[in-house]
Amino acid sequence: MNNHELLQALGLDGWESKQGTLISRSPIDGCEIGRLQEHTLQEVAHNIENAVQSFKTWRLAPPPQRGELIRLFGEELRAHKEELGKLITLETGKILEEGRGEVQEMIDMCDFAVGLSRQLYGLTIASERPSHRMMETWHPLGPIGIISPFNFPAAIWCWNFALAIVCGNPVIWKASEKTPFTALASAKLFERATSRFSIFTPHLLQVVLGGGELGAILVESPKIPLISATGSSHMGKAVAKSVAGRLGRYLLELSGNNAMILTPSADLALATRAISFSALGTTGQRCTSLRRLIVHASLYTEISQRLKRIFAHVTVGNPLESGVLMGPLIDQKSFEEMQIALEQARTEGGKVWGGERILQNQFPNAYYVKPALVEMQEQTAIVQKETFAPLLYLIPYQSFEEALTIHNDVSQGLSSCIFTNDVCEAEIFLSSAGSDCGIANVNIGPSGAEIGGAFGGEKETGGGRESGSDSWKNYMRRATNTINYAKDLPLAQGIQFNVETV
Ligand code: UN1
Repeated sequence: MNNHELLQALGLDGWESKQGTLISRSPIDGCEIGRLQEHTLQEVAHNIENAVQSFKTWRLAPPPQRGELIRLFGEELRAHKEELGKLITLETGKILEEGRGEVQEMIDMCDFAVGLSRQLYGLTIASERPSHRMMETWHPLGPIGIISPFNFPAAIWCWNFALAIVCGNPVIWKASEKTPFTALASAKLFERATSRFSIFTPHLLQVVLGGGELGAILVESPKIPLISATGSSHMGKAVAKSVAGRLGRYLLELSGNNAMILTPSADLALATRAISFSALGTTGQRCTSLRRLIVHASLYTEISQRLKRIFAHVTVGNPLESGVLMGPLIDQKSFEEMQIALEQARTEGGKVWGGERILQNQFPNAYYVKPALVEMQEQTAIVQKETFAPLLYLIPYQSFEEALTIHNDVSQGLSSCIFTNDVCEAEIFLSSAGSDCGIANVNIGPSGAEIGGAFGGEKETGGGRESGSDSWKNYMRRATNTINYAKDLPLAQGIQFNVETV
């Protein structure tokens, strides 16, 4: 199936031949997938008005009916898993297995949201007054702005979108400029679902294509009560400042700098597999990728030798081919940032293994690299920075307390894990004195989270929680209701206020 046929199968017939300034290039070979028109500032302003109108109707639909629409969307995703997965591979360079996995994550999210559409529960609260009842009700919030990154161009949007829709909110989606076709294809599949759905509500999803200035319109608009943004901490700080300036809400999933503590009692075979997947998977371009391996000194030589062998032999190449485990980096800038980080690591005393560009004869316009393993004696400045590439720092530790200190001594706080068979170490790691991250795992790596848990992290990761658990509450407003079924009016706190009534 060539690119044209792929886009056709996803309902985007002829889109790739359109003229436009937004050029989507595949990181696999640097070739153009197609050109698209960027939206204008006026169009985005219009999108906002459409969403405001759409909200007036959609908020009235019973939540289980909203869930039915997401169920239909899940069906479309199931039917087009192969094609959408391949398009994701084409635009991001992640291997096909991971492209499919991303669509599966969307399907799982739809299933979760469908169930949730019958469970938007509020509390019943004991009132201090006789013949009174208190309760909480959850109401739709309003149009939601979603700003999504290139590395999970569809799943991260879907975490937010599926919940926003069942919670009664239309969505405006500012997709990454690097992955516009994935956004359009996902929107097309949703359009197919809406055409099979009984309630017609236009503009439940509007896609915005273009640069940051378009995202800024959403971020600044008081008509968008919630902005959910995923990307770098740098971007997140700008979004937070702007949204806070209008007292709006933001939901941020930003940089990670995820570590594993590898202890003497660990199952090394298991740990090695976990390290490989979480450091090399998606070419190290997940927010949850493993970037720091904090190893007990007694295991250091053994593990570094194992990893050197694995890193040197892992199959890097065209991610559409079977057997390949690591595709290219997203672009030249990303390659250059990796090289700068490696250079700085050397300057700071690190010993670098791998990290060089490969396959440049076959793919002169793409950036394939050998994964880099960097042995550091301590956690220097570069180790504390997130480099979005297959780059793993190895740091030795002597005592468990020291390992925990190194672990938490970074500004990011997304995901973390420990490999241990010592129950006390495991429990300490998960305790309030342990990992300070939003995700803390035992005997599994930091990446590849299921959608059922709340996803997100602390510190410069932004504090937001998306996908599972009670993340849905982000997309709703809470009302506290007190109902009096007495014939008098007792006041709270026992206050007497005996006014003469006529
Ligand atoms: C991301 O890279 O921002 O847990 C998201 C994981 C995936 C999502 C990653 N489920 O690695």
